[in-house]
Amino acid sequence: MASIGHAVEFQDSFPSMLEGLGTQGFMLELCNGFRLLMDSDKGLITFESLKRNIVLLGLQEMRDDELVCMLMEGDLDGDGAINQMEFCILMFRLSPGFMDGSKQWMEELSANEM
Ligand SMILES: [Ca+2]
Repeated sequence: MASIGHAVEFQDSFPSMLEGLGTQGFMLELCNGFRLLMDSDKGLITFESLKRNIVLLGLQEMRDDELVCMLMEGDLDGDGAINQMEFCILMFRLSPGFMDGSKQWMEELSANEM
C-alpha cells in the first residue's frame, strides 16, 4: 500500500483525535469527514467527489491513480463508490497504528448502539 502513503500519514492522527474527542465525538468527526467528501446528490463518496474535495484533507498531491486505489480499497460492495460504513472501515484499515485501540473502540461503540 505504498501508493496511499499520504493517506496513512493523515490517518495517523486518529489515535490522538480519539483520545481528545472520546468515542462519540470521534464518530461525529468521522461522519463529518464523510460528508465533506461525499457527492451530496448521491450520499456517496465517488471518484469525482473525492477529487473535488481532496484539498480539504490536504491530500491534493495525491495522483488520480492513487485516489482510484483508495476508492477501490474502500469499496467493499463493488458499486464503485464509498458509503458511510465503507468509509469508516477504510479509515480504520488505513491506520495501522490505530488498529490496536480500535477493537476496544468498536466494542464501546456497539455498547452505545451505533
Ligand atoms: Ca460501495
